[in-house]
Amino acid sequence: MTLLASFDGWMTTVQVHVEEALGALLPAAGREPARLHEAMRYSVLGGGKRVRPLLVFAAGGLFNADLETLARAAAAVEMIHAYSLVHDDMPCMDDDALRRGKPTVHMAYDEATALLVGDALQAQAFAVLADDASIAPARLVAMLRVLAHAAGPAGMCGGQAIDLASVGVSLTLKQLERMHQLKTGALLRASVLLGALAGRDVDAVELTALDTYSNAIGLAFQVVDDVLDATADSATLGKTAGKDAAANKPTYVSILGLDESILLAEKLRRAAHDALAPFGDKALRLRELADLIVQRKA
Ligand code: GRG
Repeated sequence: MTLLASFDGWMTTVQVHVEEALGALLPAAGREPARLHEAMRYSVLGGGKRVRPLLVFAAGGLFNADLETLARAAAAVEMIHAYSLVHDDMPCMDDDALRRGKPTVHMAYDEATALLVGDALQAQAFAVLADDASIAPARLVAMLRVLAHAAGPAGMCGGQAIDLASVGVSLTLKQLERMHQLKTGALLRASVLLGALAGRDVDAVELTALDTYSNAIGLAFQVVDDVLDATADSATLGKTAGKDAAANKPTYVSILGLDESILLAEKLRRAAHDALAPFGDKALRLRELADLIVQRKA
């Protein structure tokens, strides 16, 4: 996976590698309790852009990490992400019937199974990472901490709690930023840090650069999500088009307007690039991923 490959070629290689790793690291489909294991595989395999694994591999390349170590770290982050989507889709949260073009887990199976799938994926993510005997113990603990903090109350779950409480509430831009930093940004940051730590220890200057980069792409990811949500028609986005606005939840577009939101996304893309200056040309993949996050159409 050299920097000489095209970005598309590199992405496909990573996506294939991660799909194989996920297939091997999830419980086998036929193993008992088969319904739970099948539903776990259903929720994770064969879909999604795999943005978080791509970030793991891009940062890992920068820190000369071993590919098998990266595949495990990427699979762990993706399992946490998949669990969050399964729970987010449930009737007690967003109540969505479709995800990645197919029925959500509680529709394809049932609500109790969806709850268990999320719980089991979260535990499996930490098991997959903890089982990596190739990483020095102190660094492995650092990686487990990064993932735990990103997924927990000071990260994704905390952000989701703020989101649930924000219906009908007018948030300031700062409050909206904070919510998204936790809800989506924390796991994107964890992906970058896990990739780096999979290679070696990260010094203070590098950590600041990676944090600034992660913060910018985390916010850009959400700004673009809101722009796509506001501009796509229902046929393009499925039932979720305009969902946050319809649910009376604040979005970047509702606070800043469409044009300002598009400008903000571009500003964040440039901030992400600037943050990578200390790494020079070696950070090409991270720069390209920032571009992808801002320029994506879905
Ligand atoms: C239920 C604890 C808990 C948390 C849920 C991440 C999240 C918090 C909810 C997802 C809802 C949502 C649509 C958030 C907006 C941004 C986001 C995370 C979109 C989905 O991520 P993508 O675009 O999805 O990376 P794919 O399918 O490509 O993996």
